[in-house]
Amino acid sequence: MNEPVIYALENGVATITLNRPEVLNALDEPLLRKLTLDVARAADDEAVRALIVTGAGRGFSAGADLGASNTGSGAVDLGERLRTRYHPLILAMRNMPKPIISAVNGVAAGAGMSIALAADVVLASTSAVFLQAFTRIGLLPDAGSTYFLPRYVGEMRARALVMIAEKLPAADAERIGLVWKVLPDEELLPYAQQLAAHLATMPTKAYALAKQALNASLGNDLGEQLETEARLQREAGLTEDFQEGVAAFRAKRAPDFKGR
Ligand code: LHQ
Repeated sequence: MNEPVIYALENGVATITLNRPEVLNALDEPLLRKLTLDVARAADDEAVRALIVTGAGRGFSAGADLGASNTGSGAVDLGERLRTRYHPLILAMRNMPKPIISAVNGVAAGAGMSIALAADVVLASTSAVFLQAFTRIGLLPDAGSTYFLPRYVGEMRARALVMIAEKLPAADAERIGLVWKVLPDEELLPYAQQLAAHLATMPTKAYALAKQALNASLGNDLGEQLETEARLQREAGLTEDFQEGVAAFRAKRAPDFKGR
């Protein structure tokens, strides 16, 4: 049987590929379990300094698997399923102390879109579409979509995306700030790999601290956020990479960051 998620590591970059292409990488239990384990593996492995999440085949992910074997017929407690299967994954992505790039190669629907948006940098191919599919089947957005959307695109657009629930082409997603960059289909993965390879040579610890600061920013007032920056910058100032960054600047040479 094929693995529902493929994990590969090369030159400091881990690539996680959702691998149920026959159902557009719909999320069932085995896929979610392996995906969550693989994100933790990338977080824990010192050799990994950047992560790409992408999909096999023509989709990124069609969201929760709506097949009878996964979703059943009625008596499923979706709140419990979210708490046990989805929340650990979304939190692990947000708290991951390394940059995550989602390379959205096709449709990202429902919780599949939430996973794409949980990354630090969202790239999409020209043919990708984003779909808040939830209300189409009688649900509200979950797995972080109601958190990310208003923050990324503003409340008016978030509400329209949720309620109108139509496919949003990648170019429009880029225009409203859901996507960092759109690339021709065949260039998406090479570009993501190139960007990840670059991020993997940068001061990984500073990225981890920057992620903490950005995560905290969303719930802080200015005074609290300034204090958060000071607390985290104290840590950054004690890293080998900060010493190296300053030494390289003074010597007018390229820095050699170790991620520590
Ligand atoms: C699928 C799926 C799918 C299974 C395509 N499942 N097979 C919900 C419940 C539980 C807990 C937590 O949270 C959630 C949150 C959610 O994620 S709710 C949202 C769930 N997702 C959707 O409602 C999207 C359903 N899919 C679609 O609307 C379409 O498939 C999209 C727009 C994604 C793609 O359309 P097309 O490009 O036209 O492809 P297709 O519909 O022909 O799909 C290809 C195959 O994939 C097809 O199988 P088949 O055997 O006919 O070739 C689909 O049945 C299968 N598939 N999505 N979610």
